[in-house]
Amino acid sequence: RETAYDPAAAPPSLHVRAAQVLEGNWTGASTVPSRGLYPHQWSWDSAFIAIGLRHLSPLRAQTELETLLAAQWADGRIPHIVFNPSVPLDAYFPSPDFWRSSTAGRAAGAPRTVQTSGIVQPPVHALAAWLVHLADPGLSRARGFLARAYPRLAAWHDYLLHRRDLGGGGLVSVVHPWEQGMDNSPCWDRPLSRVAPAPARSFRRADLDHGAPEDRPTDLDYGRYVRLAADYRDRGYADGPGDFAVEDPAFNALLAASEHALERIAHELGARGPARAARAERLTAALVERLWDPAAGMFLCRDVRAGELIPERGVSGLVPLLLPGLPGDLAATLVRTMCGPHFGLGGTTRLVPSYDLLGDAFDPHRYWRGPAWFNTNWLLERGLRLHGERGRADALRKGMLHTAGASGFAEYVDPYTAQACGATGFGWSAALTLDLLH
Ligand code: 9YW
Repeated sequence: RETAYDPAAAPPSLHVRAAQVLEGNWTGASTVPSRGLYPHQWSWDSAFIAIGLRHLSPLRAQTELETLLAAQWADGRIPHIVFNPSVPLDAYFPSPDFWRSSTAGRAAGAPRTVQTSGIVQPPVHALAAWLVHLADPGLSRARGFLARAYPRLAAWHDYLLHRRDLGGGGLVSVVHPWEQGMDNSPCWDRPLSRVAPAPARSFRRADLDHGAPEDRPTDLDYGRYVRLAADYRDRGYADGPGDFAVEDPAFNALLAASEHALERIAHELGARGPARAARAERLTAALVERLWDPAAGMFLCRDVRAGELIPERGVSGLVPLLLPGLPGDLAATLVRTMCGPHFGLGGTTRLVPSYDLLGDAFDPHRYWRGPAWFNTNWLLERGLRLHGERGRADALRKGMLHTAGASGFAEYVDPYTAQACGATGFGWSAALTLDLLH
């Protein structure tokens, strides 16, 4: 029998497959990072997801950010998780009964109606809001999207700059590894070693129901995460000196990039306010002054309690490449470091690993201790393009698209073999693929 052309029989394109992931992870008001492992709304995931979602539905992308912003605390913080009340408590740890935001966070102005965590994540939101606006400025203006988002984003940045400059040098400190978003990066090993772990029997790790233990943080890591979060909660989420305070290059670079975006948003709205561009430049200068390490050829994290740089090369130290105001010689050095033996881009690896290939703690499968992630690679692709490295940016884009499709939009991949690790059908892996396709 003759076979007629049947479009349904053709394998779905990468675009269609990425869209299916976002469709499947959409809850009606926001997108979960992963149906099994992370069934709530995460802060920086939502920002990256909105950046991809804008190509499918600018309205859904706006809604994604609006749902997150609606959970903002009165002190300006945007919580790292907004809990979905219809998900069972034991589906994710730490659950709302651990954070107790509406009671423990009352003094800090936690919302009464939604349950959230009390820590934060990297400030990608203003950048995302601006990119979402650009996808459909007519819809954005008609809905007053930026006009409603702007005061919330400004309050968020003010919270970080005013309440979180724990080192006093003009940079934001994170007070928990979950805040920086790269939970078990070897960069945290030294500052975390001072934290007494909560006993393993005092909590149950729901993540191990979904992920292989050798791809996840250890029980000892979790004991320390729990201790830090419980102490912060028990202080009413008040900011001040605690056991863990680290100035991280990616977190601060994303704040600077988002200040640039906020400047554009203010201009679009004809709003008057602080000179955002000047704030972005001050942050860039503080990054260079406090975190640049000429010997490593990249930025390092600063342990604020110990008053010293942490001698570990994590991918976060390459992310400031995203900044337009970075001095040219530093940008060139970052590119060399990214393509050299420690990160291997274009040589031994097609995607940039999360941690130093030559580092003692390197592990190609364990979460943020080596595997390559799509969000950090997306940021570096933009950085390469911004600084005129078109050939390298094109190659990285190609590597990401190939790997995303071949891995089923994995959460992270082995940097050498591109083998999928963690969850598949992961939100930002699909969303940033869509963005690269446009
Ligand atoms: C956790 C949701 C989050 C990401 C983080 C990643 C992981 C563990 O998952 O955090 O339980 O919050 O490290 O960057 O936002 O995808």
